[in-house]
Amino acid sequence: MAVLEETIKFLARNAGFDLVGITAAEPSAFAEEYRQWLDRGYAGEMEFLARDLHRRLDPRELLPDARSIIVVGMNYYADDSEGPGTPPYDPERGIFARYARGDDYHEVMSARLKTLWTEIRALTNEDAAAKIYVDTGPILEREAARKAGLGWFGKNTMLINTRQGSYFFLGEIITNLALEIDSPAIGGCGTCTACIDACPTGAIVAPFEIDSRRCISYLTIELKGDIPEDLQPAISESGNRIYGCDICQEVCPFNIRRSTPTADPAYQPREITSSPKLQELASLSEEEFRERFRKSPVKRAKHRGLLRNVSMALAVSDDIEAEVALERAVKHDPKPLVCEHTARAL
Ligand code: B12
Ligand code: SF4
Ligand code: SF4
Repeated sequence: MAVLEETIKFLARNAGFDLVGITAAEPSAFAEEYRQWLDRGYAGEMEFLARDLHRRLDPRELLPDARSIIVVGMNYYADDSEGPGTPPYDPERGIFARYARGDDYHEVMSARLKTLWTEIRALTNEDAAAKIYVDTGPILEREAARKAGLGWFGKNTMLINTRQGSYFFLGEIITNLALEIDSPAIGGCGTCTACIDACPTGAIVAPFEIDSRRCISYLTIELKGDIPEDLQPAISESGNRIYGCDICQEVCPFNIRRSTPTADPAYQPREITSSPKLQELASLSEEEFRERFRKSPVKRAKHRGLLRNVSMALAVSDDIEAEVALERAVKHDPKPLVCEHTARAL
């Protein structure tokens, strides 16, 4: 490997990234599959996924003269072997997806990638240019990461690294530097179907294909309106997944065997995201929500989105104080979204 590429990888690891690889900036090999996925309606209300399609399907549209993509992966798994996500579930508590228990990865990784790029640029010429993305632009991140050797596509659609599992975020530096590229990662699920069998809402409609409209992650984070009534019991029964979902990762043998906890302070769970009491969440005022979820990915759902999810969970729990908490939820946010769920629950 050439000296520059070796130095880039050294600097990336120094910046706290666990995985790093380089691929060519070239058109997607899965453009047809991506279009079909949109046509089937699997993106739900996420209209941004259909916007700027020519750019999403070709990274050279994102930066003039783009030649290479430096892809990084960052482990966010924090040890919770006795805690959230592990049955038997406590009906009085809710589960936040692991990615949302600490600081917002968009902010953490973007800042580190900017520093990394400054260091790389100092090693190269003045014409070196770059665009940085961490789930922040029209780019097929998993495809870039697969080609750069970070992992392979699992049937649950996660990018899986044979030695590390799938609890890692992705980020990219698209650059006009012509760098030596890495080989794609080799690996696969074999005959395993554990994620498809375990998904409580049947969102993995076929291997490598997710219908977001059934995915708890979409329903509790991205969906702005009411969560379809027929899917609510499955969400609550699988441990009150009130923000995102990890079930198809929790059952994956690569995570069970290989996930190792990160020591990065940014991804250590906050108290409010570590299996909190539903009542505690229900009684958060908008100001308290802002304070407790400052610099957290949870702010994406907004106060009303989180309350919607909590009132849905309370609706089917046996919690005797549920009624009181629901009343509090309505008092704090009397917007129709929460009221409808709450009314149904009561
Ligand atoms: C939209 C989106 C979602 C949607 C849709 C998810 C989905 N599976 O498509 C929802 C809201 C449901 C979601 C949920 C989650 N997400 Co999300 N999401 C995205 C986003 C913004 C776009 C993904 C996308 O374009 N989907 C459309 C599908 C068609 O594309 P794709 O998943 O990239 O699939 C590629 C391949 O599968 C291939 N392909 C297509 N057909 C076929 C067929 C075969 C046979 C093969 C082999 C390949 C193949 O082509 C596709 C395009 O290259 C990306 C960031 C980004 N810009 O890429 C994050 C991203 C994928 N999400 C991420 C995470 C962490 C999650 C959650 C774990 C969060 C949570 N705990 O709740 C869940 C996981 C759910 C799951 N099993 O996927 C990470 C994944 C990291 C990783 N290791 O894979 C990403 C990369 C964000 C990041 N920067 O870290 N997400
Ligand atoms: S994140 Fe949850 S709901 Fe979505 S596909 Fe995975 S198991 Fe199913
Ligand atoms: S649970 Fe099995 S089928 Fe699903 S992604 Fe993991 S290895 Fe593949």
